Amino acid sequence: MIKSCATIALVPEIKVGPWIYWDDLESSLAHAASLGFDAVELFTASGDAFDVSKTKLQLAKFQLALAAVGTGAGKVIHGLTLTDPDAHIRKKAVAFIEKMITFGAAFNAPAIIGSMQGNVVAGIDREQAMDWLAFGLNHLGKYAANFNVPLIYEPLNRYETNLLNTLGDGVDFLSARGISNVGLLADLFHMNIEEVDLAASIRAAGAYVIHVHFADSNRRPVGNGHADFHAVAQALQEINYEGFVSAEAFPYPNSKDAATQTIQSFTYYFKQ
Ligand code: LER
Ligand code: MN
Repeated sequence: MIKSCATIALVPEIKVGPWIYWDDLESSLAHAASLGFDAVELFTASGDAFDVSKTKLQLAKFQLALAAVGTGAGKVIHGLTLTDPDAHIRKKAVAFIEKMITFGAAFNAPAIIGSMQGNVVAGIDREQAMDWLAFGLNHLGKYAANFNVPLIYEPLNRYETNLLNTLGDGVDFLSARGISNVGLLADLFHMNIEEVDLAASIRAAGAYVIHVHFADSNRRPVGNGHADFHAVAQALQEINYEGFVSAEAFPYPNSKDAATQTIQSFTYYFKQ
């Protein structure tokens, strides 16, 4: 069964990003629960920004699961990426993500590597950057396996990374490099920019797809743009996707209406 999820960003530095909620945890959980969401996805400043036991109690109070934890703060706040030319910074990026994996694993939730993958920067060979990415994903995939959670790698659109932009690129890279315990995030906003056919890409990636970011073509909540979600929903069903469809969308026109629009679209596409 495909499950609904809403994003909550708890990092002031990324307040303007594509998150349904960005206020405080308790009121966001209360609102998501009132609409019947199954889970939330959290963006925190670090792996130790929130107390595990307290957060467990809060999630239990609202009967919400934690679907995944985002690591973007590592780049936005600390400038850390897995492909930085400086070995010291790459090491700090790995350590930051390890802490986030540990935090998420306490809830059975995998960590997502999105913007922390970085870019091939000027003066660095592409092969070199891809080797650094492979090293990071391989190490962190094994680290996550110790906690019985996978690691999620997210191909991003060309304006955010020049490493890997499509699900197909992700599948080829993970398989060619023999990287295990790492799956892919199908972010429908990035895919709408990069893929030839969203549904066909999802079908081709198959079991590699372990998380979905649910947003329309303009990154507003689904229903506010022009992407074809009938085809996407059918493709996810065909690959027997059983994970979360997580709204990583702008709080348009505001958080509450964005959450309501999302759950209505989720129900329409995945519950009928
Ligand atoms: C992260 O999930 C993502 O999609 C990036 O575009 C963050 O801005
Ligand atoms: Mn995303």
